[in-house]
Amino acid sequence: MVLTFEDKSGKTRRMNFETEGYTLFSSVLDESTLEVLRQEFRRLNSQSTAGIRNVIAQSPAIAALASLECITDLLLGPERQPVRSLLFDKTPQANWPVAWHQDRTITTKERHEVEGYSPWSRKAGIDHVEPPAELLEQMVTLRIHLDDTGEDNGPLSVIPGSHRKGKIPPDQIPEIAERGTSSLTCNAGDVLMMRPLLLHSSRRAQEPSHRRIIHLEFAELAILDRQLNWAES
Ligand SMILES: O=C(O)CCC(=O)C(=O)O
Repeated sequence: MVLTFEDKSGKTRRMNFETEGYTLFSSVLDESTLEVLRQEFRRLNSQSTAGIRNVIAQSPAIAALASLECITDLLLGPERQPVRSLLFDKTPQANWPVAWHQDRTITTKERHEVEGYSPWSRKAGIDHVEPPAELLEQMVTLRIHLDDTGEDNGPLSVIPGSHRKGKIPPDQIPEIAERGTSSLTCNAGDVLMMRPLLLHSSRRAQEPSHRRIIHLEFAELAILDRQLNWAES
């Protein structure tokens, strides 16, 4: 799927989402929507922790965001249902780096042993499991930026194309990273669309204040094994 859009400098860009595994959309949200979301972020993350899980259930504003036309218009196919939601922030109290990894887990309402779904874990009272790579390959993540995220504010780095290699054993990551990484600086209001299997990492912010991201994962509900149910749909 080739996408054509205008980048920050007004140039028309064509990016192959399927080849690269990510696309950055500029200025998707306007300032008044951003302000509502920042206020909601402050309410949900009053302790300024690194992240909060399961936010759609806690916030009608974030549930509404997931179905705003300017957001659903970005999604390419039938993967229009939000199935997982998180908030991430980097602050002076929680200024974290994260090493190269793929997002390999989904969340379910309950745990059942199903072939191809393993290992299971439980975080914040929610069951998490690694589904088959073929399921992850059909999912889409949107990262909605509430703050400008320049090189000094711990932006996300990605390894373009790495989502096409299935689940990558950790010992192969350094060699893959040598082939080239991209640092994705963004402005508030920009939305990064990426495949969960795209290798990504980020550094600590140099002068942390806020780097607020609303992270929403979308899927076609029927791709999940019939014995399981998505936790957040
Ligand atoms: O926001 C970041 O820097 C990375 C968050 C993360 O680990 C993830 O999306 O899996």
